[in-house]
Amino acid sequence: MKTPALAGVHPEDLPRVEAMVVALKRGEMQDARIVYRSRHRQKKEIWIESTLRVTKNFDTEEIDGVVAISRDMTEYKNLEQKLAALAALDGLTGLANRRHFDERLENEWVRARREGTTLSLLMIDVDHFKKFNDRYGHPAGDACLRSVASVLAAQIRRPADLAARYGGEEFVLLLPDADAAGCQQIGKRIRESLAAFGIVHDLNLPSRQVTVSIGGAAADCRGNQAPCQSLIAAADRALYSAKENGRDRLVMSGQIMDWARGKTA
Ligand code: GH3
Ligand code: MG
Ligand code: MG
Repeated sequence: MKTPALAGVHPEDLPRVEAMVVALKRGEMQDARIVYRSRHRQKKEIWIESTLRVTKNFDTEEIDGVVAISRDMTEYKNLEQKLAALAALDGLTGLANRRHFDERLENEWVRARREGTTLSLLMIDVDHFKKFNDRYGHPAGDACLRSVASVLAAQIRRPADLAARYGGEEFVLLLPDADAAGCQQIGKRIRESLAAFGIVHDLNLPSRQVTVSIGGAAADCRGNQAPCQSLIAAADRALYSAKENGRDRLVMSGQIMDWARGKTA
């Protein structure tokens, strides 16, 4: 029994593969290369790379078929996916990196505007961290940042939430669909859980433990025309205020904000 050549091709990739075969048969090109998923008896699904080439009737020179040389690309594809995942991570803490956060913020902002939902952000900065490095050394500083990162990661409850290292000793938590109250609650939990962790920092008074200052902002994205940077700016202003008012505290940038509608608070 003859099996159709494209029988195992993944339904999502099939139109692409078929279109290419048609283009070859029409003589639009002599050869082509395509990567697609295919069913496999043992491995369920594999990635295949095929090099396709037209065959021609010896006498008439007319195209009479298409031949393919294929190879299994699954290992390469898996590696590619792993590398893409690694490229989104911060090397020290294992949280998302700044680039990945910027992309997600932009996407979530667009989505929240489209769906008319809220988007919240917490900016978290370790207090007197320069003094921590001075006192305990840079490697201990690195370990401290990893511990802070683990405290943040533990607060991630929903699949869409994102904890990222914003830079240096500064972190961010992106909380889609969270309003000001939800955002504030998570900020509070971060401070409590870091306090319970109890990392000694003799030069950070009065607690003598590692503490963070947190700025939070929540945006109601219904009809919101402001750019997503306005959410960062609001959280950043709140963080600055937390630092100014004595550190080791959470300041929320107001409740659902007027600035989100393009007015400044
Ligand atoms: P503040 O309470 O005002 O935030 O003071 P601070 O000392 O935390 O802030 P400052 O910006 O003066 O210093 C941040 C320090 O964080 C300086 C820098 O050496 C340190 N730092 C940044 N990235 C890393 C890192 O990857 N590892 C370590 N160990 N230290 C880092
Ligand atoms: Mg700091
Ligand atoms: Mg800082």
